[in-house]
Amino acid sequence: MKLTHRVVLVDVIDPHRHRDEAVENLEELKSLVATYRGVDIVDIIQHRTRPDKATFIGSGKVEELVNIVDKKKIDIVIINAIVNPSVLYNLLAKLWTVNPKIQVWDRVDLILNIFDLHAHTTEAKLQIEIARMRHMGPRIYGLGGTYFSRQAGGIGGRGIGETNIELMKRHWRNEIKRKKDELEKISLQHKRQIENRKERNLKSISIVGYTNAGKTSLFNLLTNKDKIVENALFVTLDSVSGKLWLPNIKKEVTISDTIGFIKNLPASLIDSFKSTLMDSVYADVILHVIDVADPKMHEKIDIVEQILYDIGIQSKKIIFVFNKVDAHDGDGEKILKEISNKYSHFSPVFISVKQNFGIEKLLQEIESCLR
Ligand SMILES: Nc1nc2c(ncn2[C@@H]2O[C@H](COP(=O)(O)OP(=O)(O)OP(=O)(O)O)[C@@H](O)[C@H]2O)c(=O)[nH]1
Ligand SMILES: [Mg+2]
Repeated sequence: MKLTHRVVLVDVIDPHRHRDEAVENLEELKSLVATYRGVDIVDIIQHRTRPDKATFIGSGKVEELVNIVDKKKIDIVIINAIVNPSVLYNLLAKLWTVNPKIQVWDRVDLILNIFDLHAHTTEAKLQIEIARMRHMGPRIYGLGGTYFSRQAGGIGGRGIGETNIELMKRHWRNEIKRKKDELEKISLQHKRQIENRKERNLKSISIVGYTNAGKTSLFNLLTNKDKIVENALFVTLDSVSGKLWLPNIKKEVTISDTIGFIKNLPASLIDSFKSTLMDSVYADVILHVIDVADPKMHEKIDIVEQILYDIGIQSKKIIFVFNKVDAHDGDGEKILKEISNKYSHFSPVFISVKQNFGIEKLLQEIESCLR
């Protein structure tokens, strides 16, 4: 078991944004951080201001941060944004005076570190490695050896001098190329499988949705599998397929579960996960699983829709699967009716995986899409 990291979260909120949004952003950041096991959130700095060019939080807050890191024995600072290498360096330069081992992560670092914990297949692992190398590259070239020699612990580098930057750059490019070639091979196999299925006229269903919506729970129920389900973000990172028998049309189809989406998921990360998302791209029917008990449901639907659009989903048929109806409180009937009207173009189906409710209806909807 890893030792506990003492963490301070740093967030900057545009003064034009609503206060609620600041709270929500922070909640999501906290649940992300909580997913990374062995972390103790010791303090939070949230500042309503425009991001500062040099330090992101502004010089006054930097002093505060240095103090907190010193007094509270912090070892990781997590910034809820994607920041420039120079910002990272400026913050590190200040923080090194009080803790020479301090790490500063931005949002991409955080997500990549969580991904690391949850990746099981070679495909997912390679995708993360490539994403990490792409993310670290500019920091190394931009800042020279100082930054690299101090932060590189996690990626296996030793200190290097400025003069070696060019060499390093070339080595780095070659490494990325090598990993990409490796991934390309796996991607091709994956693609061939999909093409094979198409040739055999085997239809495919893909489960997508916001992270923690209950995608894997539904997948397990439909396929009798036992993939990891957890009340946490990004539990599933790999694409897994299973078989599903549709009794009315007497057909077997494949069904796949995959990585969930989240707000402000950096585009580069989505790009890195292209191979994993391939099943969704070529699926005949998409099941967009939605946590109906989530107050942010509508916003999350929009985020997922946008990402589906960005990755070029080719399926013509999307079914909105509103899950967790058991956890919905208030006047259920009325609200479900409203939701049903609002999303009537997406064949809304209401289910509870937990209570095994609505599944037959869902199967019928899938069957009617495949007819
Ligand atoms: N109340 C209730 N909880 C559910 C239901 N379905 C799933 N959950 C819970 O929701 C949480 C997330 O479930 P998962 O199936 O892991 O969700 P996921 O969408 O695969 O999540 P990621 O892989 O992390 O993106 C777990 O705590 C489940 O027990 C349901 O019908 N009702
Ligand atoms: Mg999952």
